[in-house]
Amino acid sequence: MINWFPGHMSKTLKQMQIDSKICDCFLYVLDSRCPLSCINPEFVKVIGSKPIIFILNKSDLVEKYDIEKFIKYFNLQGNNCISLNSTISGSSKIIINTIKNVFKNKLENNKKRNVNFIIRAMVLGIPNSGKSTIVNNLCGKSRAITGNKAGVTRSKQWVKLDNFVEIMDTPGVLLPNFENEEYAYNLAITGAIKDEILNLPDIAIQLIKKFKKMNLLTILNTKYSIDIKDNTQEIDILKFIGKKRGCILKGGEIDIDRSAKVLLTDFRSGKLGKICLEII
Ligand SMILES: Nc1nc2c(ncn2[C@@H]2O[C@H](COP(=O)(O)OP(=O)(O)O)[C@@H](O)[C@H]2O)c(=O)[nH]1
Ligand SMILES: [Mg+2]
Repeated sequence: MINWFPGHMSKTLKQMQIDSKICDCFLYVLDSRCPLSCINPEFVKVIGSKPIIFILNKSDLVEKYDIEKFIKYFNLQGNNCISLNSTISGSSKIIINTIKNVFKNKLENNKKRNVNFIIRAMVLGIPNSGKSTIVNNLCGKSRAITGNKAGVTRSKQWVKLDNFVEIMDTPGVLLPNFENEEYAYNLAITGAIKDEILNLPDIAIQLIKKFKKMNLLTILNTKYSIDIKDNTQEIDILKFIGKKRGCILKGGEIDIDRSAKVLLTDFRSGKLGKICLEII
C-alpha cells in the first residue's frame, strides 16, 4: 500500500538508541484517534525496560469514553497513560506531575539522603502525533536550556521543567509501522503519513468503510446533505460528497481526488465529529 525505505528507519532508530541511553523515562505520544496504530513495535529497542508514559494526545478529537477505554488498556499492561489536548496552553503540566509520580520513591529516598536527582525524559512518537506541540507547551516561551551534558550529541539540549525534571528539547521521531494494514490506513486517514505518497481516493474509501462498520453513515448524510444507504458503494458515496462540494472536472465528471481531500480534511479537522478509528 505504501512505499517504504527500510534504510531510513535503521538510521533514525540508531540515533535514538544513542540519545535514549541518558534518559530515565519516555513520553510516548499517541494520537487519540488511533493510539494503537501509532505504536511501532521497534520502539522497544529505544526504550528498553525504562518507564514509559503514554500520552493520548489530541484528546479533544475523540469522546471521553474512548479515552477512558484506552487509559484502562494501557494501565492493565502496566504502563502509565494520560490524556492531553496539547493545544491548550499549560495543559501539559499533568505530564510533569505524572513523571514525578512514576519516580516518587526514588525522589523521596534521594531527598532523605540529600542527593539531587534529576529525571530526564524524552518525548517520542510518530510524525504528526503532536510531539513538537507538547515540547513547546511544556517549555513555554522562556526555554531555560540547561546546556550540553556529557554524552549528549552537541545538538541535543536539555530543558529544565522544574527542579526535578528535564526533557530533551528535540523529540524523537519514530517511524510508523506499516506492517499491519489496518493500522497503516488509520495513520494515513489521520494524517501521520505524507499525503504525497498516498493514493488519497483509496484512503478516503477506507475511511468510508470505517464509517459503515461503525454505523456512522448518518454523519455523512447530515454533514453533506446526501442520502446514502448501507448498501451504497464507497466510491459512489465519495462521488456524492464531491458533487455536493463542487468537485467537478471540466468535462462535468466528478473530481475523485478533490472529493477525497474534502472528506479527509473534514475528518482530520474534527468537522465530522469526535471519532475514534480503533475499537478495543
Ligand atoms: N486538535 C488537536 N490538535 C493537535 C494537538 N496537538 C497537536 N495538534 C496538531 O497536530 C499537528 C501536528 O502537531 P506537531 O506538534 O507538529 O506534531 P509532531 O510531528 O509530532 O511534532 C499540528 O497541526 C498541531 O496543531 C491536540 O492536542 N489537539
Ligand atoms: Mg515535530
